[in-house]
Amino acid sequence: MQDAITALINSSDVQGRYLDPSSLDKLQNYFQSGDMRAKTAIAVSANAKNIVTKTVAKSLLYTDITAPGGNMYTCRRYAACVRDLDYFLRYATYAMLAGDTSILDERILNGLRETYNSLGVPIGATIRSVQAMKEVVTSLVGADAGREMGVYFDHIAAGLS
Ligand SMILES: CCC1=C(C)/C(=C/C2=NC(=C\c3[nH]c(/C=C4\NC(=O)[C@H](C)[C@H]4CC)c(C)c3CCC(=O)O)/C(CCC(=O)O)=C2C)NC1=O
Repeated sequence: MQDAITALINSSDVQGRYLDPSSLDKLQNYFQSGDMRAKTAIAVSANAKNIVTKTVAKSLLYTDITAPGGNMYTCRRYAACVRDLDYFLRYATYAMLAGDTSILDERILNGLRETYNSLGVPIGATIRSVQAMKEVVTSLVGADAGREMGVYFDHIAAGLS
């Protein structure tokens, strides 16, 4: 896993250089947004259960997916989907704190598409639920913090599609 700081330092180090102005600019933005990142993580963790419940209600509940024959039908599969949404939320929050997407590639996206395809988990509906989660989180944390979390939800959605 990388974060905004190690990513910038590593790329300067391989060139044997001090951080150039554009890297320093990125680093400064990252430090300036530190307080916002910490507050967002606090709000998300305190409301994680609620965010997941609202996401399911907004995007999946009472659709063909929760009806007999749907991929969330039966408690076991419903619970697996809720758990996956909680993974997406938790790891998007880690990535937002780090200011870097690498943890999502390593822990969430690596092999997920193949797993979903082999189990018949519908990818399109999963992507729609990630988009719904983005909206639920934005309504909780506000537009600026929501946009920052959105970067990481979009990364999950793009990695699945
Ligand atoms: C921390 C990283 C991590 C991730 C991301 C993860 C995902 C993950 N989701 C799975 C299953 C599943 N995932 C879903 C999810 C859904 N079905 C739908 O229709 C919805 C659209 C969607 C929820 C948004 C379902 C229903 C299953 C069970 C499928 C089955 O066994 O038939 C499985 C197969 C094993 C299992 O059932 O636990 C994995 C590995 N596991 C991990 O360790």
